[in-house]
Amino acid sequence: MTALTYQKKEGIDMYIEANPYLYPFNGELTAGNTALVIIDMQTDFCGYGGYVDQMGYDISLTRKAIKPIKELLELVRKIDNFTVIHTREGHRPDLSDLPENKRWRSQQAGAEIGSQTANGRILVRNEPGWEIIEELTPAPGEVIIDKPGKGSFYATDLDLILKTKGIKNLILTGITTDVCVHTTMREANDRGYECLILEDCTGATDYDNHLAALKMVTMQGGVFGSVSSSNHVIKVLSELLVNA
Ligand code: C5J
Repeated sequence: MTALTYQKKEGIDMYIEANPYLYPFNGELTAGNTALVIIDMQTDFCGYGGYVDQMGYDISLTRKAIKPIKELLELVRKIDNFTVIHTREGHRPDLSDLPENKRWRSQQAGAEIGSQTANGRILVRNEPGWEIIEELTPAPGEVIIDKPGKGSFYATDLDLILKTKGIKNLILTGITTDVCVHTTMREANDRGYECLILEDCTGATDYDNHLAALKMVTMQGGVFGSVSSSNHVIKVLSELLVNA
């Protein structure tokens, strides 16, 4: 594969078409200061027999994010020095990091975390259902964050890794829009990261919740960041790819 470099053209700011404002707010978009964050693309959230499927939700709503994420991922993998972060929600096998209320609620929903299924124990680390789906398997060198909660910052070293790498811009993808993606976006926003959420690269267990979660971002001038889609991101990143 040809190594490609993402370059900021001299004197020209870089923006991605987005709603309610062109992203990032300051036009400072470079490979070195931007990360693609892929949240919880695990069998438990979008695979047959996984946690979301066990609860009776329509997994086509979460699976629809797979193809556009894969296309974006394939592009950024060609860009030198572009950071990719994958996250996985899950718990220790002894469930010592599983709050009792989270366990109880999952039981009420018909898919108790830690219980045995054909995909192994629901949302337990290293079980088949907890793994990231094959289509989006992390490549060597990509960061993987294991998180016990919905947000990717809580009880993880994500903030430390981003700060160490000098990342300022986060392009958020994954599932589910209204839960783990939104929680992560809110956590990131409060920490000063400039966030972009991609409508086609996200999905929820309920389509109206997906739309509502995206709409919430657009309030107050972009209260948590801005909303876009992968075609706009691909357009900008492709224009800026030059052979090294
Ligand atoms: C949920 C997630 N929905 N990844 N997790 O429990 O959004």
